[in-house]
Amino acid sequence: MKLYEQLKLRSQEAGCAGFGVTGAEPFDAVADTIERRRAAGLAGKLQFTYKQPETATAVTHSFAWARSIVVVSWSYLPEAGSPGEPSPGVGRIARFATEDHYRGLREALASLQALVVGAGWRAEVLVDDDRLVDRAAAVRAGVAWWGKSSLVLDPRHGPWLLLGSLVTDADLPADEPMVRDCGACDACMPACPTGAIVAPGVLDASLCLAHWMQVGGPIPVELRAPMGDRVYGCDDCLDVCPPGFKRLTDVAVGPGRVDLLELLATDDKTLLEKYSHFYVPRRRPRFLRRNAIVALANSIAQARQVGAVSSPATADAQAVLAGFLGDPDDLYRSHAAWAIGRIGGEQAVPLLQHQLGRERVDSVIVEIEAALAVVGSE
Ligand code: B12
Repeated sequence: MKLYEQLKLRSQEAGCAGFGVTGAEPFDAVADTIERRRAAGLAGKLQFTYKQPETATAVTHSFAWARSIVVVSWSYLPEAGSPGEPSPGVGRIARFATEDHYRGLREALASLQALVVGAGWRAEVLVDDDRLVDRAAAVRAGVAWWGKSSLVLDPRHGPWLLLGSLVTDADLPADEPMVRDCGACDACMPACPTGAIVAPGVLDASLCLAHWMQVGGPIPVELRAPMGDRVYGCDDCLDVCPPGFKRLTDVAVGPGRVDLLELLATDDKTLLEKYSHFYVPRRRPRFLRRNAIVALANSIAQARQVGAVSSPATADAQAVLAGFLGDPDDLYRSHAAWAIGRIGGEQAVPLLQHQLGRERVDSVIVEIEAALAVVGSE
């Protein structure tokens, strides 16, 4: 059997959803797109492939010997389950991160790598790496098509796919790109809670909630309420994608639900271990807690709107937030002030006023005053 057929068979045995091969020539049009989007401010604070587009779009920059790129896709449903209905004190994690769903993909690629190396060729695995634009490679290798959400999809799994590649000096036959598109469907565009899909296939990362949960610094105030109960990632543009509906029917509720008070009480070391598969900026758990503070307030505020939250639950949340309002870290203080204002109720004004009397950081004073204004307008 030829190496191509052996690799395809091995990928199927390893549980990959899709397999394809493309040449190692650069993705020149993608390099231009990245530069243009960065210049237009659509990259937000992202680094990744935006850091060095010329490297991300030409594997020969990193591997001068590269001849072919073997691309595989990995479906993470139904295992990733569903976080279910919103509930006070409960946060949600997007399905791609309910556990390390990249593990199976990496194992499959390691197995393909062993096959290629065993046949006498060189091979490097690239998954979510700054040295390859995974989606462009998947499209050119015929594994998936470009969706209007900017995700790539296949007919069986919709957008619920992770991607990985093997770069090799073996000269493998290339597959044809998948000739499909979303047709008239643009369900993902209005489904985005912040309008981040600004044109078909164009994501403004500076509006994408998944982006803000993965970068450092404060979350823009106007995006905190739309963040809802999310702690990490956002699935709204995937949830409404019709080719993915079949995969969503078998999921169990449970994975992806997080007890927010428990998360906020967890020490740094345990948090980093438990969520080691998250991209946490500079491995600093304060950014994960920042997300949880916002999600906690939203989970209570949303439930209160439909009369589904008890006073003790609100009091417990406000007590935990009061602790963060007095924390030495001003990132916590500013987000806790916002969160206390968002939850409101009797305890909010005294808590905020107490901190206002002793606060010295201008940006936090602004947040406390804004929170007091929100509570005052209730
Ligand atoms: C940076 C990044 C992000 C950023 C920015 C995303 C973005 N759209 O650029 C943030 C943090 C927001 C993010 C979010 C998510 N990400 Co991400 N992310 C990446 C990363 C590291 C680089 C992506 C990149 O290069 N973007 C640069 C821009 C310019 O590229 P682009 O958006 O793909 O633009 C192309 C399209 O516009 C297309 N195009 C051009 N013309 C046209 C015309 C039409 C009509 C269409 C439809 C398309 C089209 O060409 C452009 C150039 O290639 C990759 C891993 C990697 N190394 O590739 C993972 C990756 C893209 N992410 C992934 C996932 C799973 C997600 C999330 C679903 C996670 C979640 N649930 O929260 C969300 C989805 C959000 C979304 N709608 O894209 C998967 C996507 C798998 C898939 N099925 O597509 C990847 C491939 C990781 C992996 N190895 O599996 N991500």
